[in-house]
Amino acid sequence: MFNFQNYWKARQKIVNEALDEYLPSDSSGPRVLIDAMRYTLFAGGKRLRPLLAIIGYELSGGKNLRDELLPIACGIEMIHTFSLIHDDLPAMDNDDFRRGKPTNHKVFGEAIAILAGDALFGHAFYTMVRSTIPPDRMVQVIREITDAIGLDGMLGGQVADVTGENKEPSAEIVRYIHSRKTGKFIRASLKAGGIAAGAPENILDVFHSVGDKIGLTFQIVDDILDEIGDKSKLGKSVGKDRESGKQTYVRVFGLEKAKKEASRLASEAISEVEDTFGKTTGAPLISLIKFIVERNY
Ligand code: GRG
Repeated sequence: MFNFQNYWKARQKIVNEALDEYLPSDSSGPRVLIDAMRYTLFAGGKRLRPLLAIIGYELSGGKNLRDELLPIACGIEMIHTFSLIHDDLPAMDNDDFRRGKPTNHKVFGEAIAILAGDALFGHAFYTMVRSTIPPDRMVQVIREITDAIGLDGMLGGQVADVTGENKEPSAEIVRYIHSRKTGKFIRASLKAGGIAAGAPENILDVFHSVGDKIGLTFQIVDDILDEIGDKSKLGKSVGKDRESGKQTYVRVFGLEKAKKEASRLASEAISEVEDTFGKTTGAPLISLIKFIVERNY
């Protein structure tokens, strides 16, 4: 029987070792910047997006995880970590805790935190192009990822998130924020794995649809956890969304409806995975979707 905890733990270890290897060495730049990059990167993230890339790759028949996929999966985690560091800054969400530790700017100061985020962002692409996949696939991976984090992706979503504070709750705005700020990058992580392995269009279409649903579920659950989660498990402050008048699913639809919507989306995503890959082959992705909707951290 498939054991998701073991499956995930093994892959988290592989990703953490690869991240350590791909990060700049002590002599390749200012010590304080490398320390700040490493500080948040190794503060204890779940490695959810690298895992999605790995699952996308393995479900598409990819066979050379180390050389083809790990540089991409690690680049994705670097981009994610960069976005967390910048999101926590006083000019953004002004958070004191992340991944169970004081935020980057609390330890290194704002200037170094901004630069550490920038450095991780740049280093992500330097790392991704170390993948040995054919150049046309690499271009497609980069296109998918840059679209997901660009103007109509994470950046656009973050702008809507910041400018939507203390405004009338709006279903349209919250759906835009969630799909762009978080959803598209989660979808791109799964698709990047498929593209790297040379998955056919019909499989990439399934990843697109499933990735959309996983991305939205993830952010709805994030909203729910901000309301009713436990700070010690989450590793970050709770109640911040309400405090800042954020546009969240809970604020717009209420707690119960938000929970129902997350379950509905997750069930739909699981059905799509089962229909495409079957229950046994699809088990890693099905288990990950279940984790995303049931998680408490
Ligand atoms: C893309 C150029 C560019 C800028 C980014 C700062 C910013 C602009 C966007 C912020 C995006 C952001 C931080 C969204 C929140 C996503 C979210 C809920 C993250 C938490 O993810 P987990 O739970 O965290 O996977 P861990 O710590 O486990 O990795």
